[in-house]
Amino acid sequence: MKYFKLFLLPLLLAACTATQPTYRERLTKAAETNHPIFSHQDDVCYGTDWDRLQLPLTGDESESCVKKLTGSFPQMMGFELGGVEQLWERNLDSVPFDLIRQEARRQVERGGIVTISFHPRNVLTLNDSWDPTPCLSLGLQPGTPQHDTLNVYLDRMAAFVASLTDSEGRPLPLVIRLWHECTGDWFWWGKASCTPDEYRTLWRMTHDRIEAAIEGGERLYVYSPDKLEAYEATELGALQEMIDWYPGDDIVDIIGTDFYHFGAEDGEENYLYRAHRQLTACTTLARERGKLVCIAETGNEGIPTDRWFTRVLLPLCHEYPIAYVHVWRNALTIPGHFYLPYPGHKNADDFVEFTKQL
Ligand code: BMA
Repeated sequence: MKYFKLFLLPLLLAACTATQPTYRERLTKAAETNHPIFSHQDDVCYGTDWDRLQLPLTGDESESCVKKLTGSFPQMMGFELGGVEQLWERNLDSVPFDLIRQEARRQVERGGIVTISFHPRNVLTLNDSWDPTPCLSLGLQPGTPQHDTLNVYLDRMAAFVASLTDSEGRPLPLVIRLWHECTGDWFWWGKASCTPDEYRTLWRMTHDRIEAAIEGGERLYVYSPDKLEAYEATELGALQEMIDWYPGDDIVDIIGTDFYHFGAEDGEENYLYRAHRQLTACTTLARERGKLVCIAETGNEGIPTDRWFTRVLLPLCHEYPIAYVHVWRNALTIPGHFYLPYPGHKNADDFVEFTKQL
């Protein structure tokens, strides 16, 4: 009996302390085995013809755009925090922050991965993120009202991130994508509105603010520029632009990029050109710095392109060491603004096939 107990004890202890693999381990495995994890924005919040946006929250099982097509929840899903800096009850796309808290927890409980993004308002004009009026030089200068505003915005965001916990109050693991598409000219943190130095300072400030607000837990940070065309359109130039804005090895875990397919078959050549240029730059930089690679945001709005998922997106996912591929939201209130098919859509079967082959 004594020997039996001695033998069993370590086993019992191991079983009790057995933990899920970390996000880093899972994403690394996905990249190494060339089976990227699929991710969808706002997957369990609403779709083109359904929504869960009413308060109060119900205890009902979540619905999901992906589950409606494939029968299972996506392994990864994204939530947006824009509006939390205004202390709004709902984000800029009308998703209640309480719903985000609930659904992020459920996703982790079912073994899934959660990613978050943040589109706060311009700290000078107070218009939305898409107002590129330069505001960072003031925002980063202590003593200015814009600096106070920026600090308040970051504190409120960090406090919300800290409130994403499991049922025992432990911080949820998160993939945090900060200040994306900096090489585009449409956001106030983009290349038309600030310098790479200012951008990097903002990134570090935000990263540090979140880390200061949370003890323990796993957080991976994603850097994801958009088009790379500041230098002559060569592979080397693209890589240089990605390096110019790079926030730093110590605060970035995943190097990704955003690129969209505009139009149907006519836009295919342009999409693939950009995809290859940007993913080549990501892969080169990530290899040098020991980072993971992802497709941080993509999609073909309305999916007019025949068999877009298996024919256009899938080969890209397999040609590069992609850890995850994130497809944008299926808006409820903007007709035609959707990136996953709904049941009955001409590309619905193609998406199901894509998830099998991914
Ligand atoms: C954009 C669009 C907008 C949305 C924003 C933030 O790409 O989907 O409608 O408000 O993302 O989620």
